[in-house]
Amino acid sequence: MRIDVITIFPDYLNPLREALLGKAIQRERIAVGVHDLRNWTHDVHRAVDDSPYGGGPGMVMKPDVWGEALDEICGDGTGQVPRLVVPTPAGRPFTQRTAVRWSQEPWLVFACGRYEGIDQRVITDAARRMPVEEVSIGDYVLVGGEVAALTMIEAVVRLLPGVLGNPASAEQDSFSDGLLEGPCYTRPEVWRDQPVPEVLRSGNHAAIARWRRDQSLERTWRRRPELIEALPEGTLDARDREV
Ligand code: 6GU
Repeated sequence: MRIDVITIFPDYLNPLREALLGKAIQRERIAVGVHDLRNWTHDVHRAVDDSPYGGGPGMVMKPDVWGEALDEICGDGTGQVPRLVVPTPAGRPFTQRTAVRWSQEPWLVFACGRYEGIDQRVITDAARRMPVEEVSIGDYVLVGGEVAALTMIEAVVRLLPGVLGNPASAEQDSFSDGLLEGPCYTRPEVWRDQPVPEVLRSGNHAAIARWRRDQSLERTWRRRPELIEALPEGTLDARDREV
């Protein structure tokens, strides 16, 4: 998978080179390009923003600079086009389903806006030649799209084959079955007066699976009841309903 990020703060994306993502780059599971939007300015001030039509606070990112940047980065000469992601608190929610869907794509480009946002015509124009999604990572407001892009890239890349040490860990994630994951334990058997739940040491694999499912259901019910309501019909069996 190829991933490009366009931003006025390229250093914000440095964490991409660390840990799991850095390993994925080293192992060539992903290729990452981070591009400074100011490279596409033509004026001495390298301006990327201007005041909003209609008035109001803040600044809007200029369409001409973004237009040239996207023309150059989203055309690779082969006719292939990327999926363009525009992080914005006004976008559709980014979820684990989005991450799974994007993990099948060969090429993602993230256009990170700052200030009040990017002139909407940039998005409309890009959508003439490529799929474009405006997405939000949650109901709160960040200063810019960079941290949101990092979040989404991490969620996508860990799903790629050969990136996680153990592929089963992706399948057992919170959300992969619509429920939150329950608690987990490791040695020692007793720590600060707290024993590990007996069933986990029983060796009874059916009992362990049932206990984990119960823990998942109970935790989801307490913390995220709306997830239980959203489960597809027939997901809960008779035994689940007793929890
Ligand atoms: Cl994707 N961008 C910004 N700037 N703020 C956000 C967001 C994105 N998602 C939630 N808040």
